[in-house]
Order: sequence, then C-alpha cells, then structure tokens
Amino acid sequence: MKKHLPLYVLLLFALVLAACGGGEAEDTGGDEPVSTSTTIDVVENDIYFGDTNDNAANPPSWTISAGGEATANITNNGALEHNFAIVELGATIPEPFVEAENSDIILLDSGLTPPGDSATWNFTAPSEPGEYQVICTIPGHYPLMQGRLIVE
Ligand SMILES: [Cu+2]
Repeated sequence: MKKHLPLYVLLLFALVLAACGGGEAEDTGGDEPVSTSTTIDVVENDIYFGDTNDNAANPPSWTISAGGEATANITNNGALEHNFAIVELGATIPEPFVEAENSDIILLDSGLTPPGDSATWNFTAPSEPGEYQVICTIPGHYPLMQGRLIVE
C-alpha cells in the first residue's frame, strides 16, 4: 500500500495542473470581445474629411474597437478650423446643423483643430457596436464634411 501512495499523489497533482491550464486557455480563447486600443488617422480639409471632396456621397470611414481606448491623430490641412464629432447611434442630423440647438445628438467631440495644425485626441470608444455618423459641427460644414465611424 505504501508504495502506491506516491503514485496517487502524483496523479492528483497532475489532474490539478491540467484543470488550471484548461481554465487559463478558456480565458484567452473565449468568445468575450477583448477591448483593445485603436489608432485612426483623420485628415481635415476645407470642407471635407479624407482625400476626396465628396463626403456626402462617399463618406470616408474609420474603424475602432467597441469600448476600447481610441486615439485619433488629427491633421487639419485646411485654412478653416474643423472638428471630428461622433453622432449618437441612429440620430437624425438636422440640416443645417446648429451646435447650440443640436448638441444633444453629439456623443463625443474632438474639439476644434486650428487650420494647419494637428492634434492627438484620446477617447473611449462607444461600447455599443454600430456605424456612427461623424460630422464637423462648424456651421455649414455638414453635410459636406462627414464620415462614418465603424465600432466593432
Ligand atoms: Cu469643418
């Protein structure tokens, strides 16, 4: 009997190790979305985002991780000041957009980037996945200046 005892102890120890290892594997390989940080590049022009002056027909898009930390590297190549404002999911944007009256639909706002300047804007991404509209809130810039933020 005494000779078999160490074998039992070893087997028990091995089982405990295997159970712990399995648990850790589940934590990293599960279905839970992992919040990661995302960096996007935003180029502002007069009066559009991105490369082409047809935002209303072909809005540029950026993708960030839901609920994660996000960084927008903003470059304003224009002669006017601009911002990058994320609109509440599903909200209807009035035309013309008047910030003083319509600020309730703005979820997050980068703040104004002066002409010819650049800025780094850190924010926490919305936790709800979806396609968010992005606008510049300077009077007259929407709907010329808009884009889409894909939160996934
Ligand atoms: Cu603008």
